[in-house]
Amino acid sequence: MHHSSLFSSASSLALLLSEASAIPYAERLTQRSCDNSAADRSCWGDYNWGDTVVVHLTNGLANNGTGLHFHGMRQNYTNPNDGVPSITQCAVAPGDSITYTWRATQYGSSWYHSHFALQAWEGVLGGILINGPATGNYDNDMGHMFLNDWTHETVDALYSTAETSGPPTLSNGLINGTNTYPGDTTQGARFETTVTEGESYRIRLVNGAIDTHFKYMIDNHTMTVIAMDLVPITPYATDVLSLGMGQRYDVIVNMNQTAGDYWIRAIPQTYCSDNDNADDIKGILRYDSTSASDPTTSAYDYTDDCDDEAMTDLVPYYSMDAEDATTSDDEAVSVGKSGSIFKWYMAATTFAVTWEDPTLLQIYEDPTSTSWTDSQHVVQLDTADEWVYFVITTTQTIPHPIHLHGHDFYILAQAEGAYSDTTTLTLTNPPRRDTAMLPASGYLVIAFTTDNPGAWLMHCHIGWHTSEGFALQLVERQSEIPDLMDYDSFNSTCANWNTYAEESGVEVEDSGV
Ligand SMILES: *[C@@H]1O[C@H](CO)[C@@H](O)[C@H](O)[C@H]1NC(C)=O
Ligand SMILES: *[C@@H]1O[C@H](CO)[C@@H](O)[C@H](O)[C@H]1NC(C)=O
Ligand SMILES: *[C@@H]1O[C@H](CO)[C@@H](O)[C@H](O)[C@H]1NC(C)=O
Ligand SMILES: *[C@@H]1O[C@H](CO)[C@@H](O)[C@H](O)[C@H]1NC(C)=O
Ligand SMILES: *[C@@H]1O[C@H](CO)[C@@H](O)[C@H](O)[C@H]1NC(C)=O
Ligand SMILES: *[C@@H]1O[C@H](CO)[C@@H](O)[C@H](O)[C@H]1NC(C)=O
Ligand SMILES: [Cu+2]
Repeated sequence: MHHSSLFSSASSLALLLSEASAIPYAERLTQRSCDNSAADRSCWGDYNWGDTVVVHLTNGLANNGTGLHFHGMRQNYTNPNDGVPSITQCAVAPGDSITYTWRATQYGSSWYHSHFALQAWEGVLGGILINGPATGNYDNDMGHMFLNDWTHETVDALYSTAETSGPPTLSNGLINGTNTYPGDTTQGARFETTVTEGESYRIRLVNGAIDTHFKYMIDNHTMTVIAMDLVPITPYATDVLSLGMGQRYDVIVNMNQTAGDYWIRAIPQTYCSDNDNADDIKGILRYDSTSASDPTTSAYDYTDDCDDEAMTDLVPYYSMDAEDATTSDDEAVSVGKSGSIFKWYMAATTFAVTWEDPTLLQIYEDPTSTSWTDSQHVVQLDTADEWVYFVITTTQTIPHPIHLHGHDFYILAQAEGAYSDTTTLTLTNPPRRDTAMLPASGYLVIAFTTDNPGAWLMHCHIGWHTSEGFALQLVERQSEIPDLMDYDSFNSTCANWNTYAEESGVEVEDSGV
């Protein structure tokens, strides 16, 4: 399926979700059934820059809807393939199938995950790798290294606690799907990898956690960072790398230390992540595959916080400047209780949409409609190719990873403290990416151009917070949207969902995304 030709070849990935994929992470990677011909990356998309990617998804679950989102993929003029139930499609009913088609206009490392309820953190996630140029040379590609958190109970079982009492303390964390747990000697194993002394390795890091900000390091090894999300950067060196939920970093590691065993560490930052096993989310890097010893190395010093890497280090290799805004929108984020349940608010409204009446269907039925309900939280961007600024502020002492679909945004400002009209904005080649931290009691100012028609979600990537309504949607160039839709297949997904929903009595219990 891959490497057929550099441009415009068709790649396809077929996924069949089965009941097993409702089991959390460790088991999921082996139990998902794929009919990919490529044995080396079964279930993990491996494509080339310029490929047209076709993904066939079949929902084999007995009692959950589904939908797959290709995180960070531009979906340039292919918004109906963004995979967000309630926004770009109806939820896919049990037994039904859907096909997503999009072009890989970016390259680097990303991931896909379900955007249906909390299903991503029940295990419906995996890596996407798009081959293309890199800003550093390396001898070997290790592929993805996922950093996840883990709970002994499923996230669905924990949701009502999260809603009423706030985010629960999580049990553990995993490095690429695996780890040990204190007192449990029969199950679980550490992630281990063996390297050749003197060679360099590219590692594609993804923070796929539901509610954990990680700092990542390999003891005694300095990393060279070459990409943030799907944007190559001018390489910089660091010993410790900070990853918010939904973010990716590509690093190159030179295996130039004394041959031996070294800890790989993913350390939950207690500033914003509670974890019972925070000191022991570790894997092992070995120079000698016959070694079975635990490393005795020590962690680098780090500051416990949930901040992004410094903006001054994140310099896009391909330089692009932002321009003054034609339109801007201020979003003040807050949280409150509605009855006994936590709800997140952006600009004083909590988000609520429905699986059976997605935004695109509403637009198809009335392309000029502006009768959005408050809870749909639509920001309408009708003018093509104009610069839009979003000023997102919070007085809460919790940081949030803000993710935008359909665009890379420019980060113009990001800091703790109050935003004001005199805050300095960086317009000259600022960091560009799809996920960035809104600092606690601070502000995040992002900008992009309206060059991609569609209904795009902007949301906090903390799983609990998305479900509690910390989201809004941008309806960009609405009049052009109906032409992008394949109405027959859209309608068929909705018809099957409606039949299932009526028969099973399933109802949206959360924000709908
Ligand atoms: C999805 O399935 C899980 C596990 O059976 C269940 O706890 C959850 O309520 C289901 N969610 C929806 C929205 O159907
Ligand atoms: C996105 O698609 C439009 C319309 O086909 C095209 O003009 C534009 O160049 C594309 N942009 C990218 C980044 O591929
Ligand atoms: C992580 O797991 C995936 C899927 O099994 C594999 O392709 C990848 O190489 C693993 N990463 C590392 C660093 O071993
Ligand atoms: C790792 O670095 C520390 C601090 O520089 C040093 O003391 C230690 O000997 C190094 N360990 C190995 C195995 O090279
Ligand atoms: C090992 O490689 C790193 C990153 O390229 C470099 O900064 C460091 O100086 C090298 N160390 C040694 C001992 O050669
Ligand atoms: C869409 O599906 C419904 C069934 O839910 C059907 O009644 C309707 O005719 C379909 N519309 C079109 C235009 O195909
Ligand atoms: Cu997302």
